[in-house]
Amino acid sequence: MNELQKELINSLTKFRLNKIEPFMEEDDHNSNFRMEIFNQLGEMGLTGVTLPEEYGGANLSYEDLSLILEEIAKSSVSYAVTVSVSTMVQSILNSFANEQQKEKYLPALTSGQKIGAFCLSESHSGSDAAALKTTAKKVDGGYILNGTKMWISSGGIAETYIVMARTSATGAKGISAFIVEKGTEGFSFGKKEKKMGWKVSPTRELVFDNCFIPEQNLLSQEGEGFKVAMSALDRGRITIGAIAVGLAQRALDEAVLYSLERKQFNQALFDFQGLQWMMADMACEVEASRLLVLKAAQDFDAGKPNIKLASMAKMKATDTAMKVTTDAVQIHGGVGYTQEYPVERFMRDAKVLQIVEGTNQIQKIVIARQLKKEYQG
Ligand code: COS
Repeated sequence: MNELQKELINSLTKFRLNKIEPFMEEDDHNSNFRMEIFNQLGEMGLTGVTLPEEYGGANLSYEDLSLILEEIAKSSVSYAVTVSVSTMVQSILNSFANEQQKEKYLPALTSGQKIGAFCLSESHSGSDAAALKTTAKKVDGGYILNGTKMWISSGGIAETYIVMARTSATGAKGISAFIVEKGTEGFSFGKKEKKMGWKVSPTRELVFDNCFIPEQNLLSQEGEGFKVAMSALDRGRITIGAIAVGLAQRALDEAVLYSLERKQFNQALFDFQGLQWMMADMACEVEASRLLVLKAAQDFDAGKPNIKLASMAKMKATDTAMKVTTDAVQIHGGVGYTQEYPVERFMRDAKVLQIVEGTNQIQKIVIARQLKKEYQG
């Protein structure tokens, strides 16, 4: 880490230990998101770090963002994901919006006063994203949206939604992206999901019922929506990897500390070689995942976005988070399965990381397609 990164992470560590950690058990239990925590992260300049300064961002790199998300995720995957998705929405606006749209929407998002949400999935189109059915019919002065989006992170608490909808009948090329504001007539929220983990981050259904969107809210051009979504996910997958590294690191920390304290058969658990090997494997996997995430971020920062590496980082880091959190519960034994210790929450939070922003099976498809391109030219 460079000096700036060390400083940033030091102040963030203090913040998360004082302001996030104390609420996590209770808020996980009550599925309670605290907007004031997100606002405070915004005041620290952390809710839009990769954006240009002219729109309120910090002009930092994806490497910096990865370190920040890793640190937040050590206390809360939910807040880390909220920051990650909102930053992804901002990166979409920065890459594809016109000047007026940027000026209108970016400052409130970069400052953390508002949250952004990314709306691609529908009940019948998860992995097969190009099969989405929400329609955007061209009318005088704009578009009429009809349809339902599913599993939308920050649904309800977000103010700015990037919604992918169909402007013509043909597959991926018929999809366009729109900016939709909370409160627009015809846009409402459906059921809030009851989830295994990520409980502090609300996941919600969005309903568009003859919802008029002015043409100024079309992003880029008609038919560009799928590319907007896919290129955003290339970045999003790096940040999901970073969150997984933070979660796995925290689970490892808890496991090692517990094993040093807890005695059985007159010795610390740590002194059993079987457990030492388990923890050595956990540490090795966490470090390998971290390096892969950082390499994917560095390539992106160097202006050579590496789709293959982003998918590898997401897959490797999230599989590691699942394995390491599961092993952390195992090392804790019976108490690890109870809410007395946080590792059961970590294990629940890890699972969905293997599913969101493209399941790890989809990542293998993306990696394999890139391999084919490399070898076939
Ligand atoms: N960046 C820019 N453009 C991309 C792209 C990327 N990473 N990936 C694909 N595209 C473009 C392609 O180049 C193609 O355009 P052209 O026809 O002009 O070449 C178009 O998009 C369609 O691509 P493709 O044929 O590969 O689409 P598929 O329907 O086969 O879908 C996968 C590809 C499976 C990779 C895609 O549907 C996917 O990522 N699914 C998972 C969705 C997801 O992550 N959902 C989570 C939502 S957020 S929780």
